[in-house]
Amino acid sequence: MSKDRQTAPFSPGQVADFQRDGFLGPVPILEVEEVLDLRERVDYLCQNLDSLEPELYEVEAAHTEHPEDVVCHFLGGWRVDERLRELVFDPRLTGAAAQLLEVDRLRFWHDQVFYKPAGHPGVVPWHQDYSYWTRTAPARHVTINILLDNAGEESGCLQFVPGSQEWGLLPSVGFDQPLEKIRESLLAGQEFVPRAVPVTAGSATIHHSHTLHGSGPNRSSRPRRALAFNYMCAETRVADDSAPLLRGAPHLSQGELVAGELFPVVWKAL
Ligand SMILES: O=C(O)CCC(=O)C(=O)O
Repeated sequence: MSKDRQTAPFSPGQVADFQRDGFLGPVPILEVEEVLDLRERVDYLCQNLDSLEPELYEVEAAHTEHPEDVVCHFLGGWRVDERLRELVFDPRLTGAAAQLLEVDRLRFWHDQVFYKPAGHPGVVPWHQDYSYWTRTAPARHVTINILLDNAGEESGCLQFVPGSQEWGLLPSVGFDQPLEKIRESLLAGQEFVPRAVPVTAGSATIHHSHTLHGSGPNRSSRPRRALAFNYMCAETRVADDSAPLLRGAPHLSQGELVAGELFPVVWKAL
């Protein structure tokens, strides 16, 4: 991949698709060897969540309480795994995020792992990412979700509602809620017409912080593992300082730049 392609990988048509729909994909990102290595790493993390938990930002409480029913989901894997840490700074990710966010400087917010074992009933209820992130402003964030396994509708690939990034902010939904919970909050004219995006291992979908998305159960006989990398514009500030933004992160004051070693600038325009 040339340097230009790393820093601005998408064609004007792809950027227009992202702007219209609020998501883009599938986008090839990782090589096969990287996928195989990351699968082992993610398996290790998921199998050792109890001991690693103090070093992570958050392990989904509903999963800890009901692992048979709720998807394994945690934040902060980059703090314990060096390869996840490298990926945070990888130009294949940062260039893509910066181009779609249209920023000169891009900052890392946090990472997430979503693991649905084979035959697991857990879903990720329809949600907008920013509904969990209102303590950081302005809302100028983007998510890159990389699949480590082939994922189609049977294994619970991501689904998006095209255009929903224009709907304003909907209530946040707990991950132990039913898949369709958010539909109770939709207004007349907010047409809920989801589009599933099947993705092969190593490819990603990229979505706007307000795009409604979710995923169904994994009915297949294979695991369905995904890594999400969340980025934001480098000028993002604290909009609510009632607690640290993430567990273990230094307390930042109201209006302060979300900066420091946990929130590095990962991309700058040449
Ligand atoms: O992988 C999933 O099913 C959910 C991912 C998600 O919500 C995200 O990447 O923002």
